Amino acid sequence: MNTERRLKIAIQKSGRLSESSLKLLERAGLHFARSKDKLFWYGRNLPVDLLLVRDDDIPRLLLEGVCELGIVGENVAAEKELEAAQRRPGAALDTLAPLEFGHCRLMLALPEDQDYTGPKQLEGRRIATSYPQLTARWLQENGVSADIVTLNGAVEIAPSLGTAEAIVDLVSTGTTLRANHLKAVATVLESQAALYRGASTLDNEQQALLDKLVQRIQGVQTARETKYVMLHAPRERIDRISEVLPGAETPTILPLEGQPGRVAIHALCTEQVFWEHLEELKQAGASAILVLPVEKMLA
Ligand code: PRT
Ligand code: ZN
Repeated sequence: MNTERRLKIAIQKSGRLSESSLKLLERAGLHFARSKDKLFWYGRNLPVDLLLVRDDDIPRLLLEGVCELGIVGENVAAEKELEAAQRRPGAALDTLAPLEFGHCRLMLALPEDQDYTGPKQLEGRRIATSYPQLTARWLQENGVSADIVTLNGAVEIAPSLGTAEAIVDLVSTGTTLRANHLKAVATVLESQAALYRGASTLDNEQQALLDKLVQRIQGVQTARETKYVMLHAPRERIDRISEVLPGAETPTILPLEGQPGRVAIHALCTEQVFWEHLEELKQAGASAILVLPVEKMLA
């Protein structure tokens, strides 16, 4: 009998975060036997399985120790964490890494024909939202007392239906707000997808596996920004060129056969490499500049 205790990672089943979450795990080297019902995928190469659920359920699965890792928006994690803390003071999710996708803002929006003078304007008003906890916290931080109308969807139509004077909802491009004649006036929370650790207790072997996974996921994140830059340059410009290379700690300097005054410089740039950097390198005397993607990194 197989007694090994496997790890479980929860991701969104179908929605805005699903594809990026799965891609990230696959790039971290996890392969799953995709099952038709799509709720549970068995890990093929490591004892790590996938749970595909609604994003709203992920914080609870983590807090209850059903899953060891989860990927969910910071907006959902923060809302559910506040909700759980009311039932069980101190209940908290452990954030391991922001993941640079699923960016959005939870924003206060008003009908577009109304001026915004500040939070105090909301005193005694009704605010429709799917994020009652975060909205209540923001109101409290601003010393405002307002009625929160909790809706599970179609929050943006509340003002035109007359059920609220303002809303707090997620915004990315703002198209939905504009289509409903609303305008965003204040940010309640900036959000992106993040990796969270569940509350379960692990034995040493499981902890080692979890640490390895987290390290790989962070490696995928770092590799995404990191580029390998190769170029040729006059020997006396090495210092200047090293200064321009973004986030390069110790470039490798190689002699060029038959060209004593010139060298090849290879560098791992851990910050984004823009066209402006290449132009600056060229100005500093570099030629044959190549920028290559880095697929994997283990620091
Ligand atoms: O079924 P399940 O419960 O799993 O999914 P869901 O419908 O609750 O979530 P989903 O897939 O819509 O979003 C999942 C997560 O994506 C959110 O919790 C956020 O962390 C993140 N995210 C990023 C967004 C948006 N951008 C976003 N634009 N979530 C929702 N929206 C909404 C927004 O509120 C608006 O209604 O999308 C609409 C379009 O936005 P605009 O501003 O581009 O018009
Ligand atoms: Zn949801």
